[in-house]
Amino acid sequence: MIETDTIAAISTPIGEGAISIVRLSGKEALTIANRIFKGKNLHEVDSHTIHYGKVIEPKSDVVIDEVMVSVMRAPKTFTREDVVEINTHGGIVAVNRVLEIVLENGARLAEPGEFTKRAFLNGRIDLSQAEAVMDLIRAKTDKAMGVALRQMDGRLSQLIQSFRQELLETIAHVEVNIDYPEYDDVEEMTHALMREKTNKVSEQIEQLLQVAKQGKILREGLSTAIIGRPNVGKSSLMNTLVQENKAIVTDIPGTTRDIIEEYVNVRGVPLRLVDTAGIRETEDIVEKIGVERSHQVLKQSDLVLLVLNYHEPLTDDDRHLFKAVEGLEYIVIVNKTDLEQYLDLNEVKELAKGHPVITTSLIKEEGIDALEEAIRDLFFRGDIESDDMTYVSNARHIQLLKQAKKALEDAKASLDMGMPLDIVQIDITRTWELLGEIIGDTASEALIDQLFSQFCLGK
Ligand SMILES: Nc1nc2c(ncn2[C@@H]2O[C@H](COP(=O)(O)OP(=O)(O)OP(=O)(O)O)[C@@H](O)[C@H]2O)c(=O)[nH]1
Ligand SMILES: [Mg+2]
Repeated sequence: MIETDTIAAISTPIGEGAISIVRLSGKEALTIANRIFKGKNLHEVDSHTIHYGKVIEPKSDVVIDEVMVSVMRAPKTFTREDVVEINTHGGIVAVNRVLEIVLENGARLAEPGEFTKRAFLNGRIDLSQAEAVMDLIRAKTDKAMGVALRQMDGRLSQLIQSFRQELLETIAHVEVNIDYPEYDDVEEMTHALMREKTNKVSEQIEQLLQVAKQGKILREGLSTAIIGRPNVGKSSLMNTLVQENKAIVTDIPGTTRDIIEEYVNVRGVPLRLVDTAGIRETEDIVEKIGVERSHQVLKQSDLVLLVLNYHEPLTDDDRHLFKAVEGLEYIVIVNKTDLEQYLDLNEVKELAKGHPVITTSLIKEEGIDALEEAIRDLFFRGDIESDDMTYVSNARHIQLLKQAKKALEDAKASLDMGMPLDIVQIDITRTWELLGEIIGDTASEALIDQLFSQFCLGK
């Protein structure tokens, strides 16, 4: 059921600014705006025009603010309803007063995301596009924004649609074979063909899931732990990457005792950097707790920056750290190259087992470029720049894609066991439905319509 009441909300961030916007959407948007607006009759202006005037308190005629009002009539609006945007003076007071007046005069306060929800209910965008709008608002980097924008213009939807189409054709073939065995011009749906189709879609879903990991990182930041023995320069590394003196740096080993977190963007890769207490055997109670926390952080990281000291030979504590990061994504950073070398770099490279080893002098700001590049390469391997990639960045979508893939695997297993095709078809239909949930279209009526429109059985 499509709602018809008129909603209103402040559409700009709350705070100081040159202008703020109160947005109205719904059947009564123009009438309500007109009631509180002095300047022009908004019912008589052209659609998609903007007008100067004053917002007044209708009963007392008291002027609330000097405003510009944009009028956008349905259906060419974001919600496909009549939309009015009142540009008020910035700051908190004016815009809140205008919103109050709007609400007193017939609008209802919008729920979070309700404008977008209406755009979906009114068929302007599908569910994945609606979610992309939310992602766009929350995007933390240019790349994350690019991903959201591409999703919003429907690339993910198109891809999902094409998978569904493929599955639907398969289902249709089987249906036709069962219901109309006398139609000999309909291609026999053999097990082999069914297997081919399920494999194809399954591979494509897998590809999407692989890039999904990157999408998630773009949105939430890669949790990145800086670990190493005391005094190797972990906090210095944090400060260098953050370009601020966030963490305390001293020449006393065991300076960092607690976890420090900072959000930083390294060449388009958002990192949630975590500086940890230096890891070593210790009797100091406070330091011990810090060391334990460092181990916990390590377990939850997507990426580890393992820092070593160029100026000291490798210790057992260092070797222990190499064991601790086994199986994780990590980069080894050999710091303090401005000092005399006591570290055996060949041994380090051997222990690193192919993981990147970068040498730096944080004091002299050397090697930082190479480190940033290594971080970038590790996660994007050079191809994230390509514009036509579709990232799945939404947890709900990823979940559904995984379920869809599982359903296809069930279908393949049934095929391998030589099950009848109408049994296999149950899993294929389930996949089709799961994919439909991504774009918010699961009506089984659509399935039936599609079947017959494709095959023109009545001809
Ligand atoms: N010579 C030299 N000194 C450095 C370099 N990087 C950091 N330091 C110094 O090493 C000392 C320790 O640096 P921190 O960044 O506090 O080391 P940390 O690993 O965080 O130490 P804890 O918090 O105690 O575990 C400080 O005196 C830094 O100035 C470098 O590249 N060269
Ligand atoms: Mg420190």
